[in-house]
Amino acid sequence: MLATYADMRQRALDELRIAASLAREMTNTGIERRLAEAIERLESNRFYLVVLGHFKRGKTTLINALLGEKLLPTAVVPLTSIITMIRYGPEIRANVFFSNKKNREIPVDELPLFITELENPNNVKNVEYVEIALPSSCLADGVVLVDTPGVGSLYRHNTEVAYNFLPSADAAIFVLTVDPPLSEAEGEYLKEIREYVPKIFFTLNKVDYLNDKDREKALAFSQEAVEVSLGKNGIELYPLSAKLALEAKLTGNLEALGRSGLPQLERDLSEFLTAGRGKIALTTAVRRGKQATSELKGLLELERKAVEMPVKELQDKIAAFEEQLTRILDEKADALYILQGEMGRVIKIVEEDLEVFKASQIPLLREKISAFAKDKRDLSAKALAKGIETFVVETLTYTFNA
Ligand SMILES: Nc1nc2c(ncn2[C@@H]2O[C@H](COP(=O)(O)OP(=O)(O)OP(=O)(O)O)[C@@H](O)[C@H]2O)c(=O)[nH]1
Ligand SMILES: [Mg+2]
Repeated sequence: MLATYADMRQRALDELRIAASLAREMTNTGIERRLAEAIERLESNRFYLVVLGHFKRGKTTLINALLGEKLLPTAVVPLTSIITMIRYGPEIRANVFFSNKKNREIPVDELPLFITELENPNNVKNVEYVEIALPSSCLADGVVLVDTPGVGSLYRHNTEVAYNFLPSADAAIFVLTVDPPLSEAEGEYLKEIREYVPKIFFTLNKVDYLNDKDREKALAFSQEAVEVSLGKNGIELYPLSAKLALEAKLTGNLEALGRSGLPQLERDLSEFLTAGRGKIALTTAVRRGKQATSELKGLLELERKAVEMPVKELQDKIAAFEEQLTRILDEKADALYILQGEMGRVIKIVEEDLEVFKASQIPLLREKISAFAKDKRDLSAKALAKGIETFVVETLTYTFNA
């Protein structure tokens, strides 16, 4: 007789608990914590759907579009810097969890103070993650939507935060864009993600930049590029305009929503979350359990060998190990020194480029604003100020993207 999902889940939980008690006996708190987390995830039925990709591809905009509201801050510069989890709750609430294990509830409009590179540079506020509760139907049944910092920008700590979260992901939406098309670095990131995440949805965002013909070309190109990295195994790429989808949901424009490509992605996500998710939750729990037990086995093996080894041999090994460690630390210090010099150089180039950009754009922008104000002189002062603000943001975004 086929075992039911509930039976298999119970068996996985039993095995994970045995492994956790072994880790406790061996006083290995790291492995014990990972196993406890795997048990908790399987028991609580939570499912982490994580949005991943390089910086500025539109990950946060996509999350806002899925939720149908401008919940999280987005920008034309690398922005999200902290893991932000959005789960179901009867009323909207935001909680900041700090590295010292303390947490604090904050008003939702203060989110940018904690989760953006702009207002929490280099994570000076020591935030570990932020959790938002929201009464949204797309978070039903324990689904947790997770926004991650973009990788590959100058802010290396953002890349690190995103990579560190990979082992916790149950499924991912990987966001690519038509501008620029898939880079080699994105291909490498994808391979890494594949190691950890059993199910990935691929989206090609910002298709609103292209006409139908170019859109087909961009899709075919990106599809092939993804297949070069991951091999041909039924990869489907969803063309998307997250920006259009969000605007369409906010204004209730169904025709524009259809054109944005989001409904197709939502349909498939929802089907997967009802049908495929149980299998993935089990596979992930089993994978975590196997990884932990194989590490425990390795450690036990090491302990056994150490017990069997004559004292002299052991002392020699320790001395050789310490020597090797000193060498590695020296090499690390050298590498850091070189890297810092290299980063300083790159930052200088970017700053110079930005100065040139500013110098060339400010006079143009002034002219454009004058022309815009002239054109809209019939508006009230307040409406004109608001119009100019939107106009400046859009013009700068467009120029900066170009
Ligand atoms: N034209 C167009 N612009 C988009 C689309 N989606 C996002 N954008 C814009 O792209 C910029 C970056 O969007 P974000 O959602 O902040 O991107 P992100 O990937 O979360 O960026 P990081 O958090 O820095 O990694 C913003 O200016 C968005 O308005 C889209 O579908 N079309
Ligand atoms: Mg973001």
